[in-house]
Formats: sequence, C-alpha cells, structure tokens
Amino acid sequence: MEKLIITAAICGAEVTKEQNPNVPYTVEEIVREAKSAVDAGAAIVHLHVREDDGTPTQSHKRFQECTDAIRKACPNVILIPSTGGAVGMSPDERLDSTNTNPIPEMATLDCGTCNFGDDIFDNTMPTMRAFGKRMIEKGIKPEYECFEMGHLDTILTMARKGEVPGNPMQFNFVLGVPGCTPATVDNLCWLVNKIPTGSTWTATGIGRHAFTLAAPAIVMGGNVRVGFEDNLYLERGVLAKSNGELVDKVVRMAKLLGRQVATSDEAREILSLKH
Ligand code: KMH
Ligand code: ZN
Repeated sequence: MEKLIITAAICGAEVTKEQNPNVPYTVEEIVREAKSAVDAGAAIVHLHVREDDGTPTQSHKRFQECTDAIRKACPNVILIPSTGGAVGMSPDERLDSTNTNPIPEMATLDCGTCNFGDDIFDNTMPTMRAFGKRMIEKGIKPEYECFEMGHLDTILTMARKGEVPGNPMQFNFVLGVPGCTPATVDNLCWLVNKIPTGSTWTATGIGRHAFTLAAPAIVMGGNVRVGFEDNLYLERGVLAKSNGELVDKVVRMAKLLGRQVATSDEAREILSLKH
C-alpha cells in the first residue's frame, strides 16, 4: 500500500472564531496553522484565505501573501488553493486564487451543484468547463471534490470529453455536508469502486464524521483530509487547539493501523506531480 497522504484544510470559508477561537483569519494566523499541520505530518495544505476580519476572499493578492508566507515557514508543502471559495461567489472571483506566482501545482475543482447546509453551492456545467479549461491551459492538477454521488459520474464524463484534465485523477470525497451524501463507509466504497485505475483518492468526513471516515480511508489505501474547514473538534466536546492536533490524531490512527505517512515529496510522487 502507498504511504498515507494527509491534507490539512486549515481555514475554510464558513467556520468562524466564534465557533473555535483558533480558526485563522490573518496571514500570521494562517501561517501558524499551516506550520502546525505540516509539523504534525500533513503533506498538503488545502487553502482558503480571509480578510483580517474573517471575510472569505479569493483575491489572488491575499492568496499570494499567504502562500509566500506559508512557503517561508514550510518550504516543501503542497498547496491546494480553493476554487470553491465561499457560497455565493462568482466563478471569475473563485478562479482568481489560481492567479498567483508561481501558479499552484494543484487546485480544487468542485464537481457539481449541491445543497450546502441552507445554501446552494453553485457549480454549473459551464462553470466546471471554464475551470477545467483554465487548469488544462495552466497545467494545474485538479483535486476533484465530490460532495454527492452523482458528482463522480459528471466529472468522469467531462474528463472523457477532454473538458477537464484526465488520468491520473485525484478525487476528494467530501462526505457529510448537510444536504449532501452522508459520510458512511458504504457510500465511500461505492465511490472508490468507480474511479479509474491509476487514480488516487482522499476522504473528508465533515463534523463528527472526520475520524470515522478517516479510519476506513486509511485501511482501504486512500488518503485523509482533516482540518478546521471540516471539523473543529478533536473529540466530542473538545475543541481542537490547532490543525496540528487534528493531523496528529490521523498520524496516530495510521500508526495503530500500520500505515506509514507520506512526506510532501512522497505525496508528489504518489500524485504524479511534476517536481
Ligand atoms: N466553501 C465551500 C462552499 C473548495 O474548496 O473547492 C466550498 C469549498 C470547496 O470549500
Ligand atoms: Zn475548501
């Protein structure tokens, strides 16, 4: 089995300091959280950024500031900026996160419209085609985020048509968002069984499912994402003090289950990224 790639989704766009005071907003706080995650064993940081007051933004200037500062603290980490942004942002606004220098190695590409709590996360076919075109032109490898079962078929069809980058594809099955596919082992197996040979995948369990989905992903040979974007608690009733604490719990689970954890360079090999 390949080594386990751990991704830390350190910030998100929806969670707030009111929910957990350790959610980062400022550049300094974002670097602190990235470093805590990488020091604990994360090979990848999935990045959203905020204004100092916590407002989510996709401004490439803010992404530049944050990614430059993260690279100083964690020179080798793989950064996956969000192109999902926050619900309600326009497609152009969302894509601005990929306009940094250097261009990111990877970026998320969300695979369909879905409910998102009380909101709608809008990803129409034209939006996804535009995002796919941009990533093909710029040589950015997408992480295909599937929140619903049908999202997988949608993106596989688009890849077959050449509308988005194809094999080897990296999927992130984000399960347990209120209104979307529940975070069950059954649903995870259904999705994993349908991905093309040579693909890689990650499981993200939302809220209380963070670790109950991490465990099957570890034993099935997949990869794991945790972080404040997805879950604010280390265990029931105990707020996590940092993203590093959440990553450390996955590292400990992997050790108990006999799976080694990948460095960022090992993750680049596993994900077929160019060095
Ligand atoms: N903030 C969510 C609406 C992504 O990063 O690509 C979407 C999201 C997905 O977080
Ligand atoms: Zn995200």
